[in-house]
Amino acid sequence: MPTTHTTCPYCGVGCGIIAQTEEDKITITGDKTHPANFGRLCSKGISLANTLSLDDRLLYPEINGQQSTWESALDKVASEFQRIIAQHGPKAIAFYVSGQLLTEGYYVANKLMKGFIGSANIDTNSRLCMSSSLTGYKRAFGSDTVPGNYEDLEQAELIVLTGSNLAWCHPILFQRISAAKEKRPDLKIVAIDPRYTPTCEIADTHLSIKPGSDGYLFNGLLDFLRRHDHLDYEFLEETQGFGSALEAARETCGSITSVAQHCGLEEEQILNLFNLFAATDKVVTLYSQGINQSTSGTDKVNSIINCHLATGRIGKPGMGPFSVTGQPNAMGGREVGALANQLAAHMDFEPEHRALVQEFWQSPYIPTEPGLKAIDLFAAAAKGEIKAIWIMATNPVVSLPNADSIKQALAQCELVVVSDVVRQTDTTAYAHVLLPALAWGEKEGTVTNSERRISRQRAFLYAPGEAKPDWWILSRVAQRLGYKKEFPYKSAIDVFREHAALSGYKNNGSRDFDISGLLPLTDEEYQTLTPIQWPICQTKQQTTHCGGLRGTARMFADKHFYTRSGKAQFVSIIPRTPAHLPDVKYPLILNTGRIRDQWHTMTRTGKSARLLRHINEPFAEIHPDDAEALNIKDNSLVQITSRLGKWLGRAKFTETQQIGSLFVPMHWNAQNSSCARIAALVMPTTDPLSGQPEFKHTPVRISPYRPAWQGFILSKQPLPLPTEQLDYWVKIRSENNIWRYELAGETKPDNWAEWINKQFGAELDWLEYQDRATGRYRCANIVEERLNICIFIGTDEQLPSRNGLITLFTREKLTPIERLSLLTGQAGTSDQDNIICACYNIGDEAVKKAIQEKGLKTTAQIGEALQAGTNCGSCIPELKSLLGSRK
Ligand SMILES: Nc1nc2c(c(=O)[nH]1)N[C@H]1C(S)=C(S)[C@@H](COP(=O)(O)OP(=O)(O)OC[C@H]3O[C@@H](n4cnc5c(=O)[nH]c(N)nc54)[C@H](O)[C@@H]3O)O[C@H]1N2
Ligand SMILES: Nc1nc2c(c(=O)[nH]1)N[C@H]1C(S)=C(S)[C@@H](COP(=O)(O)OP(=O)(O)OC[C@H]3O[C@@H](n4cnc5c(=O)[nH]c(N)nc54)[C@H](O)[C@@H]3O)O[C@H]1N2
Ligand code: SF4
Ligand SMILES: [Mo]
Repeated sequence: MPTTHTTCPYCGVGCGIIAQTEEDKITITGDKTHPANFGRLCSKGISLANTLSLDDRLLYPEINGQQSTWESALDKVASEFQRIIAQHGPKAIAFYVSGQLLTEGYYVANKLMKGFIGSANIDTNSRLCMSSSLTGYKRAFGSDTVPGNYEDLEQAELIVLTGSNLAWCHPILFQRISAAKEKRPDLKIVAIDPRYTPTCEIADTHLSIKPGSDGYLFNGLLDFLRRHDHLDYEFLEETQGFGSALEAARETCGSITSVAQHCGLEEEQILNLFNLFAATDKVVTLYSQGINQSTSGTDKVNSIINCHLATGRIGKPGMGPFSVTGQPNAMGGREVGALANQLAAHMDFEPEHRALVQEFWQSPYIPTEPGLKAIDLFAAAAKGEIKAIWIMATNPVVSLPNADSIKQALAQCELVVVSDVVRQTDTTAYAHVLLPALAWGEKEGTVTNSERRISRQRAFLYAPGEAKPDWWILSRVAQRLGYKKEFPYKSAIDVFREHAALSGYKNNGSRDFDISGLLPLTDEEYQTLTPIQWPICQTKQQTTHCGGLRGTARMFADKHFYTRSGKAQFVSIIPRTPAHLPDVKYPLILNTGRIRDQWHTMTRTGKSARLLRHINEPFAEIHPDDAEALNIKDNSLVQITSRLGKWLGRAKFTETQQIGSLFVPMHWNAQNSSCARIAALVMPTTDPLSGQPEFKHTPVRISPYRPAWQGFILSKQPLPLPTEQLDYWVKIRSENNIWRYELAGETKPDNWAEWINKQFGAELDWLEYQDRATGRYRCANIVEERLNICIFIGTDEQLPSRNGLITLFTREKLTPIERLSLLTGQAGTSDQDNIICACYNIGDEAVKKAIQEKGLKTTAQIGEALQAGTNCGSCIPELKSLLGSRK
């Protein structure tokens, strides 16, 4: 069977994958030789084969909705760019790119914009994701360098997880930590998150911190370390700014009482954490969006780094500050410099760097100053200052804050070009020119994971339709703009070699990012490149900052930093509260983020019925006390309103949510739901240094939503939904190729049978059941004795179990009893309503029953009894929670 080693296209863990293809069958397994995952894969990685169908793909270029040739589409983009540059200058053109491009595409995009269009108006969705971490690293180390690696997590004695739901967002790292803790139970784990998440299942302690207050906590820790004499004086010699950072910490958080007040925690909880941190040498502080996505994200990052610098806990095994990256190639984007405030190859806009890059590129232009960061870039488009925008591998109409304003900004542009793999997204709807990109499994190139490890993505599928690699599309536009010689690439490796060459150009150890050791790679060697961590210098021997050709596991072991003085910098932090605080009108705090089995705007994971088993409708987590005060019932429809917009979905009661806060996932979009793009509610307020928006803290209010009717449809075929007559709808791909639609409306049709005939065709025969007294209407269409469509309408959310009914669709022939039970609603009882283990389709009721009846005590025993948790292991934290092991 043809076998290809490649890398997962989802999160920044960067797991190695083996894809085997045999005729139409694709088998995905974990690559045991890959140092990120050693063979393991999470639920998303394992389900990749389910997402590769071509039914929704963008396969041909389009101009104004009409299929076109590549020639015309590229000509159109190039000639419009030329016209706009001539009329308005290069700053009227912008690129908005993504951490899901491969490094090669990313490199070409940045080179084209900065060196040849001559503007720095290229920014990436990493602005929403990693920019506070990046800015924090640069302030402390003078470079955007992740000091440590994944092994540090296994070697640590204490791991502080803050603002990270690792169990769901970096599941394989979570599994590595869990395995380490099982081997070595004295490995201590502290999870800091306003919510109790599945990640907290492995934590010894969970600190339910007040949203937005981490800066106070780490400032308090810095002061505590000094007061209790835990400083590393020898290491402090290699740093600058300690005195003033300490003073700021002391002034703002000089007592445990004040830290406790700011963070909404008990003094004892804080003392325990501080004592543990102080007493443990090998500490990793791992953080993600709960830290970054904040108007003081950069300061929070530095407040964490300050504590590691003060104790010299950096650059050595088992310790360090560790920002885990979100996207598969967030790091690659930083390496090529595709953020508006970077130039290229970890260089900035200072004169020497500009001269160096211009010389290397032989480019006519090089911008003298940074371009517009994502939020400002779209604001400039809305004002008409940006006339043309090219969006690649990101879906900003769903993922940018104040998302409705992005629609207006795009509608305002003279030219919107979108390169994507999917035909219909909320963003492609605004494109004048659509360019079909090759998807995962079809494209070739490299990505860099959270620990600086470069891995290959390799193709194992034919290029479908006329889709092309992103680097190719960009180079062809560049050539049409007159830069044939400068963009001559014939394959991904040509681009990679140039990128490697630039990283080493006049570097001599002055810049952290150096992969010039990979420059001599032959085509064959690039093809077989095994995962390797940068820097990778040309010198064979190890130098003080680089492990030579073998790559570099850990940085800063030599205590040399990339600041002018060579010393690490403390930053004085005055912690700030979030920009918008709750008030009488918007009394609750909206926190947004991710769920286990969906990826971002669902263009890929939304295709997998398996991944929709776990959670399939937009929901808002709410504490039952808040819900009770507002008259909200569990699982009922609710409306959330902010200053900017409204959202509709289901209330999900959970005591793991803080009182006063709501949590809503970021994933749903206008293709699969009526009103669940949560980013439309988020204020576009950003960190002044990094430009990263505050996705975790928007004041909102929530209220019951009581439509006149609610219902659902299950159908073998996708149905044309009369969306304009529905006030709430969600479209869900379900098991057995069934399409499920959840519906609600504010006005009830006079006659359901008529309404249904009108919407779905009068030619269908329906079995009907109606109970006017209760407002129930049910009907089923049976074709050749098999269930084809069923529709259930009621007055509230009390409707039969969908999963129970879905199994009826598999019957060759419905028995008379089944027909009857179908319409009486009895077929819809199932213990499979809340699927926990998506791999084996096992629901929470089944697990609870087995725990009770068989007296199961461990997740391993649940695995033996039910198989749950024995495949990808992504559900183990939830199984633990059902076992009642919550601390
Ligand atoms: N399943 C899945 N995995 C993913 C992704 C996905 O879409 N789906 N996306 C990937 C990407 S691009 C990214 S960036 C990462 C994100 O990975 P994470 O950052 O782990 O995920 P989030 O859910 O955004 O937020 C993490 C946690 O921060 C908490 N939080 C909110 N406010 C605060 C606060 O003030 N302080 C603290 N300490 N915590 C707070 C939230 O409650 C949440 O549990 O995930 C990556 N992995
Ligand atoms: N409310 C809220 N919003 C958030 C966040 C949050 O926590 N809360 N988190 C933010 C973060 S951290 C992130 S990273 C963003 C992510 O948000 P987005 O980047 O907008 O999300 P994706 O769905 O990953 O979009 C990727 C797009 O690229 C397409 N694509 C996939 N592969 C390729 C390819 O090879 N080439 C091309 N050209 N296209 C491809 C996909 O079909 C999809 O349309 O969301 C941000 N938005
Ligand atoms: S943890 Fe899961 S999503 Fe992340 S890279 Fe590994 S398999 Fe892919
Ligand atoms: Mo992200």
